Amino acid sequence: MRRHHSTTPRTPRVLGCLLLLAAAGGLSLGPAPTAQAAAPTPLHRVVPAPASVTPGGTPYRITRTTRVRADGPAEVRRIGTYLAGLLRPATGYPLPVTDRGTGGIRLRLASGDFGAEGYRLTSGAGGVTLTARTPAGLFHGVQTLRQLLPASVERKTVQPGPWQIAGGTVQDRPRYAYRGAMLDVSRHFFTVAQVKRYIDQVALYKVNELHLHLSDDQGWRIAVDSWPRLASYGGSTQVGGGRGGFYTKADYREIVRYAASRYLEVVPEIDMPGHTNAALASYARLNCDGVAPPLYTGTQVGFSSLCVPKEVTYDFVDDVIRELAALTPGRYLHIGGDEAHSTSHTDYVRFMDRVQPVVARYGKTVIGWHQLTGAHPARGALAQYWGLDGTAAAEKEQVAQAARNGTGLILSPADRIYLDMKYTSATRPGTKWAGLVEVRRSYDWNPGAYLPGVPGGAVRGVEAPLWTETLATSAGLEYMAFPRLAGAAELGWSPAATHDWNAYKVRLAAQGPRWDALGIRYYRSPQVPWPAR
Ligand code: NGO
Repeated sequence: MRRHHSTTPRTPRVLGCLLLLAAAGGLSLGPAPTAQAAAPTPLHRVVPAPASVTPGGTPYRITRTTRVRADGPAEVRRIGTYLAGLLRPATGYPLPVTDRGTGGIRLRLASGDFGAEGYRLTSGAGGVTLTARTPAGLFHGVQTLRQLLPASVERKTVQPGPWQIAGGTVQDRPRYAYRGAMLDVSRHFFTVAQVKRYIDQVALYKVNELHLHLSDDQGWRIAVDSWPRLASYGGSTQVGGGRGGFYTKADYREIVRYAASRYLEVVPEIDMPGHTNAALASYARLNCDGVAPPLYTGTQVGFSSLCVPKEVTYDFVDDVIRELAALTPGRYLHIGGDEAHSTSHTDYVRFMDRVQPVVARYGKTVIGWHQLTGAHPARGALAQYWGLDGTAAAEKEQVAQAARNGTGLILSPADRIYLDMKYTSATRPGTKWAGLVEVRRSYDWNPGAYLPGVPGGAVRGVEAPLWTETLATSAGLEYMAFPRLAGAAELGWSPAATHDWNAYKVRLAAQGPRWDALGIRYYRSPQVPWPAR
């Protein structure tokens, strides 16, 4: 890819560019409330940082007569409709979606060096064009376009504008193919509407995998026809003893459909053989002693295990995986495998040796927490690393060795991007078993060089888990996710060369007003130069 200049902002250059634009008349288009509001957002000031930015030329201004031109297959038109839907409320413009005319905002597919998710955005006086090889690329380009408009574009009532997009070109594609957000819907249940809200929030940062932690000791959240009590009984409560809940198959399909409309693949997780109290409580015969334990509403881990020697365990696993795989258009099925403290090592290995082929039989690829590397990861399996900087070298080496033998890695270091960690000791929700994780700490690490002895190609991506022992509302989720989710998404998308905390914090600060406009209550970290409200 051609690199025009790094996206690390160099203030004098940006200033120079703005002055140039001003001289070219680019900043004097129509009346504006203040001079500052009239200056379009510089092309590099988005999160994640684009791979390459070439500023220059006259900005494009969206007006009452602007059209969204989506020429191509129905999916391109659907993205055009989505974009127009984003822009209409605040602009108050009709923004018809059409496949003819010239100028305006144009979305088009074309062959080129875009990769599976990359795009090019070009902006000038005559219009803005997004070009990509795939609809996913266009969708990610739309998120960039959105961030280049004033934050008030996110509001649901008509705002003054002007709606300008700086002139120039953005050429962009992701560093990693897997950029995930995990939501634990087991410890506390979150409704379909709440999950959709989170999907929209993470899609703004080009996250493309939604990992749903669907079962744990405290709740089983997905209907399984062949084992109906898993959901009806095992899903009936949650941490603290509240009402719980579960997704019907129709609910789950709706989540999958909505996620796909935002170009996210859903990765369902059934955690096994530990973290299974909700299942064990639902069916006595799953227990080695034939006695069902009570439902659990506390927050301890490591006390439950499926009964590895019993055959019925594998009937159960087969049924659950078959039904879940049938609901899953995505490639992956996550089988957990963490903290099996009540399963002997021999049993753990036996269990994983038997269960991984079941996942393959139903056409899916295994993902497991990195403890899976202590067993025999199946060919093609991915291991999700959730250790700490300070994790024992031997444990890291076990993961690195699996990676050298072909196991792909997803990085979720707990003392970096576990979104449930408190920011400071004053943070009210959250836990701190992995330490306090301020915004800078969560951003300032390099996924490509994080684990020693891991070949570069083994790292498939980055995922930020949001565990919900202490979180029961969307406001709670958002306060812990923002701003750190944006940083994790950037680590997954942006080239290593753009990595620079001092530049990042300025781009991040610009997201604050956008979150305000979207109704996201975020943590106003003192490390970030947020504009005054
Ligand atoms: C651990 C544990 C989860 C907790 C989480 C809380 C993993 C993979 N297993 O992460 O059960 O909810 O910490 O931070």
